[in-house]
Amino acid sequence: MHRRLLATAMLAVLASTSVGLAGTLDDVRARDKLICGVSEGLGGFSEQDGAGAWQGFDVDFCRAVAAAALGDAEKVEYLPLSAEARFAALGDGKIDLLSRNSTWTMSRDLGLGLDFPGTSYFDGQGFMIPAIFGAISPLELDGASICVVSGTTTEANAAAYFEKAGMTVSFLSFKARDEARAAYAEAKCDAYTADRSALAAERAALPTPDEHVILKDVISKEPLGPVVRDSDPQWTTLIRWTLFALIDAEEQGLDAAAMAGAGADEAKAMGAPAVKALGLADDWLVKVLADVGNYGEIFERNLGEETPMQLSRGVNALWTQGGILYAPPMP
Ligand SMILES: N[C@@H](CCC(=O)N[C@@H](CS)C(=O)NCC(=O)O)C(=O)O
Repeated sequence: MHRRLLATAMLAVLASTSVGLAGTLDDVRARDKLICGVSEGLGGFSEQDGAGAWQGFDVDFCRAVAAAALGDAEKVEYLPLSAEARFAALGDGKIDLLSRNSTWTMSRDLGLGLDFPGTSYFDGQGFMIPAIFGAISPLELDGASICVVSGTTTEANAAAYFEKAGMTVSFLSFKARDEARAAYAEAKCDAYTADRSALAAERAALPTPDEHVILKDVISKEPLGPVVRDSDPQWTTLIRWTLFALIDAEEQGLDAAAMAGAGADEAKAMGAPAVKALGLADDWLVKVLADVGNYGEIFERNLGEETPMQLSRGVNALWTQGGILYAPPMP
């Protein structure tokens, strides 16, 4: 009797951790689809085109993982998530992967049952103001009201920044980013604070972008990257090495075009350690690069100078080119 009770209790424990035990890679394979949590539509990162197809830097990371796990970048179902809903969606098993401009912080990493496999975009928080104000620093914003999106690192960072500077500002916070932008556009607040990459998208989405400036000051570190549950080390490893592989491929000069020639053999050799260890196909990295391109191609296509985002690589350049992108070697 006692033993049976123990067995029942053990089964209950197993059931409660079934998300981790089943293995996310097995789930994704059985479904033949990756479920990827993205933003509700942030220019350059994840947005739907006129035909409803998702595109962007964060979307391309979902596609790279689908190519690695399933051999096809198209096998992704996108779940748009607000800032407040995003981490619970992972915990509840609604998504396999979160790829949604999410900052890696210690409190999130240790407090929410999550893993942050790496940084895909080194960002920082900034401010946008109407150019007519003529301000050049956030330290000129004493007494201002500031629009912000809740459920983010953003409001607390700004509050700490102004408190340290001995300034008083007020915040108008919104659950949805488009509400925050609309309020700013209607001059309901004097400034808009967010990650600087998000501000570039928000500025481009305003009716008159040229009338708004993004101040140079960066008041926080926002290492953005993919997020997974912390109960599945195999899946965390797959996500981490998909990201590193995109960066290492750029460093090795392997791009999408090279996959049609001798570059494919090189990519196969680079990806070999993950074949046995993670059970990936031997051409997993060839598929990733052929379908999605390397890190540099993904950046330029979605965020680069030729896009409405007009972002330069900056610190997100390879370490060999003056940036801080430094992926461990693969072989
Ligand atoms: N990186 C910060 C902020 C992320 C965030 O959600 N920012 C908002 C403000 S612009 C956003 O991007 N929202 C996207 C959306 O609403 O779809 C975090 O992880 O907390």
